[in-house]
Amino acid sequence: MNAAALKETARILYMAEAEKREIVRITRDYPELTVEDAYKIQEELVKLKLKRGNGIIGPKMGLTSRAKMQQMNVEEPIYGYIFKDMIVPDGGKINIHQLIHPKVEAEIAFVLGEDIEGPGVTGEQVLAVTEYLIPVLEVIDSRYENFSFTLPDVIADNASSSRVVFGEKVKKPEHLQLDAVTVSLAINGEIREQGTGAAVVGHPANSAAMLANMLARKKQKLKAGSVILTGGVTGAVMLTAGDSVSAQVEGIGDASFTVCS
Ligand code: 0L1
Ligand code: MG
Repeated sequence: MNAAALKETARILYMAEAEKREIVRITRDYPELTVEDAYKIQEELVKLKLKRGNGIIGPKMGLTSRAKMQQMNVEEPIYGYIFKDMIVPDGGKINIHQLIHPKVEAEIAFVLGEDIEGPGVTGEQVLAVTEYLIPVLEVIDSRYENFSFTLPDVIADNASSSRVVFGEKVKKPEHLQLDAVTVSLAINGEIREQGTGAAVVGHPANSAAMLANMLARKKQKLKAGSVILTGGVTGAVMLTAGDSVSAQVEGIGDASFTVCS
């Protein structure tokens, strides 16, 4: 894909998100789209959002569960970015009409006390510099019709990022084994999905380490203070108006929101 087409594709994705409109996946017209070009489209999309006054809260990892990786036939998760305008206050409301076909998943976010730079970063190194943990509800809302996409499509679409609800930030408990921590996702008081931290590439810190190593390919690093979403511990559940959604992360805390119309 040439530079003009990369920019134009980013603009189409940007407009689809802004107008809450489904589009056909990019790879229908560009079947040869590579992962590398898909990240270039994502970069253009990020630039567009920044140019329009939005700000980055931090990076996110996506497709971090074995099931999702197998489904997409990939060896490595993907990343995208969470922006300021995606934040919904804890206990707040999300209007279903402002989104296309949202799903929600429960995650754990890390906040580092020091920058960390790949390649070669390990989960242990990430844990050593992790200052805070945050329970997170991430709303994903692919801009593609029927959530129908290939790997390059979803990368270009900023890993389906849409909304995020952060629970209270807590100082990382000294002896908490994050891989063994249970994370539950409840809708209207009923647990719909549950998993342990190990569902995220073995340990959520491994996910952050993989992200540091992926960012190193473009000479970037994980920055102290930014909020890093490590990926869904639970499966993603479709949202409908009237839903009351909560996530509980054992030993860390919870987060919630309601869906209105
Ligand atoms: O945060 C995520 O894991 C979403 C990655 C994109 C896949 C999807 O939209 O289902
Ligand atoms: Mg996610």
